[in-house]
Amino acid sequence: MKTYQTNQIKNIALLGNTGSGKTLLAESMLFEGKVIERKGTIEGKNTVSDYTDIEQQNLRSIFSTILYTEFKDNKLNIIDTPGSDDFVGAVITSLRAADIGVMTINAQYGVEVATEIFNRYAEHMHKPLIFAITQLDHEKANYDQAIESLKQSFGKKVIQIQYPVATGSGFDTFIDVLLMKMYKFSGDTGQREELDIPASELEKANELHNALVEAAAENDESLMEKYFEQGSLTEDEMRRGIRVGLSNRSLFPVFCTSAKKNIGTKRLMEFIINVAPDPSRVPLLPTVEEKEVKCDANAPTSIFVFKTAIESHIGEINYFKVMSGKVTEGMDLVNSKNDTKERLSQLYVVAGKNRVKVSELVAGDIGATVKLKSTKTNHTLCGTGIEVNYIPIKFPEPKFRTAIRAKNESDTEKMGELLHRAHQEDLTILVEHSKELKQIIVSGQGEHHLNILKWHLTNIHKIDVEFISPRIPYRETITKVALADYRHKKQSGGSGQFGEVHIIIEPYTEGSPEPSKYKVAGKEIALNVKGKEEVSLEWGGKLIFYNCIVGGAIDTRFLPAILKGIMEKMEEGPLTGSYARDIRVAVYDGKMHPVDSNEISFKLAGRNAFKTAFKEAGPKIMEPVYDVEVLVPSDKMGDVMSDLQNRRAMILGMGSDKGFEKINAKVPLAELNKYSTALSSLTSGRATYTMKFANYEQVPSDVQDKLLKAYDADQDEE
Ligand SMILES: Nc1nc2c(ncn2[C@@H]2O[C@H](COP(=O)(O)OP(=O)(O)O)[C@@H](O)[C@H]2O)c(=O)[nH]1
Ligand SMILES: [Mg+2]
Repeated sequence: MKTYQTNQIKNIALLGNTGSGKTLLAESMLFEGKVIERKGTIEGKNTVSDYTDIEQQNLRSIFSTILYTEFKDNKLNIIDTPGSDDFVGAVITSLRAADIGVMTINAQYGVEVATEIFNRYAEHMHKPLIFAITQLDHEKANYDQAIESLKQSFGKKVIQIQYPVATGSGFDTFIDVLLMKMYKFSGDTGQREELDIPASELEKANELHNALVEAAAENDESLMEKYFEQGSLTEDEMRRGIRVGLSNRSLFPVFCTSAKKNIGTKRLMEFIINVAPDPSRVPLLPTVEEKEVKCDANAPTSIFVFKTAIESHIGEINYFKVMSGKVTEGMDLVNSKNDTKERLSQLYVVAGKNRVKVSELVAGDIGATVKLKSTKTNHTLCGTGIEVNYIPIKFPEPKFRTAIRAKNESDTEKMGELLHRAHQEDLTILVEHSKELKQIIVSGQGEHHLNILKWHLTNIHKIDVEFISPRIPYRETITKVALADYRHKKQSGGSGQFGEVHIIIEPYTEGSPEPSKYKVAGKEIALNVKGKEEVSLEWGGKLIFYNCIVGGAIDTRFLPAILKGIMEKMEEGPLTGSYARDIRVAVYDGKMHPVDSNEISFKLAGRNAFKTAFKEAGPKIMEPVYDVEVLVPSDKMGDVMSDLQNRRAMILGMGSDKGFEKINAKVPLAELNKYSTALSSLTSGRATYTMKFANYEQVPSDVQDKLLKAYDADQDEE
């Protein structure tokens, strides 16, 4: 393949709801560019894009696929993406590499859930959008309704470049109001005839043409002046105006397609080539170092890895975008994140699983390489004369959490490795080996997302795994002062064990004064602090341990053992075995035996005294609470609100955000189990939400009672 220069490259991401026709549109683009000789079909499981087993089995895209096509001396890099929110990780990484989004709008349904969701990401990342109305040959296609729904969601920014003369099985003609020509197709190979617009369509065509001219002029003052003077613009002037409007997202042009019949693909590609911005004309990607790096082929080399995948027969493959300079086969670069030297021993451009070796790629282009040592998604590699890290892609917080276990215990280690790999391939899959919960917790973007992961483990790697309810990381604490004395005494054979401690415990809060006088259970106690140890607990919160022994009642050398005993109980709280936190303990008295006292005895005495005092000190269970933000269409607001209330949510606020109602609430993690699935079924998939850990709060007493009972029952069983 020849080397394409920056101004001959366009990078597009295909975005849109599942089933709208992205994968088939990609296929049609590859066919038009003669990258493939025959078009595959989704049902035939032979498209270039959906090439993995799991995609073919599901008849839908699950991963992003990097493709390219060559057309009119330009190279179009195309990234086909999955259409569901569960796989948003693949959509976000694709958008990072792309300079333009082509959003497919199914002519049967118009704007769908994912259209809105993915547009929000595109907006956030400042990516221009082109709409392609798809499947116009479908018998249920309704072009006018699709346009109407677009206008409802995107307002006046929606500008039709084309419209179909008729839709359904007879769809073979559209009118292009930028070129003011009619295109008539025959067969399904994209053969087209360019015709004059017939008189019967002239009025409509002129009206849309004028709207387009006006929209184009609006984006450029000099064009506006010209338009006022002459009442029209040339084709080139229109392109200039549209390019500006497209780039700053004030204009969303709409195209007509049927990928199945290969109608409209060529014209869409021509428009992208002639009008859409090339990689050097889009906003610069910021770097951690706040250095500006221009997309310039003659500058020092930097590349950004936006996707890491593990492919059968090849192993790890890294997909990257050349951000500046050029890369050549055999070039040495340095990973700016971990300073590893990496050699690009092989360079490829890829179309699905087909790789074509190339010797050079210039700034703006997208390619792939293999056999890198320690480079993964989000890493930057640099050549000489530059050292930057492009800001990493930020992923949404997980929405679905479950525990996973290998049905056959001997598979556990292998499962762990595979989960780690799954995370590297998809950074929205998080894996935690929780020592606390004694579970492996996986989280992702939805139930479907994790079910796919499970399918992979079971069917590809042949290990049987199951999802089980994830435990909740409760915490235990106390709410008032309490005393306890405990004597550990044991006489067995020769030497015995003896240790006695008297302690006082109370809740710890940051900044409270040192302990001094107490009146508890009718006793008055005055403490004299001799020593203090502050333990920052691994699981959050603190334990403060005071030595207030008077008159040498207990030897100082036994104090560490007492603390050790208390810590054992902090790690396995007296109520439910959860971690305890935010407590202070003062040892103020006790007894020793000249022969029988030893560390074990004092450890046990400390542990049991603590346990006894804890239960007297108004113990409480605390649960993790999450900040939840739900975006919901207004007609579903009531349902979503009452569901939240059933989940013990505290509603913090409500408002509107871009046509959605927004609810902010605090919800206990215990009530969020499978929330993404529940919300989806409540709203037919039209709502989205985010959740993020906020803080620990005391559980209500009825919940506490239930937890205590459940723990006791569990203990009895064991
Ligand atoms: N009639 C018709 N069906 C299409 C067209 N494009 C896609 N489809 C069908 O719509 C379904 C979804 O297509 P696909 O490309 O997988 O959509 P994606 O999920 O957006 O990638 C498949 O059954 C396709 O055969 C089209 O132009 N016309
Ligand atoms: Mg697809």
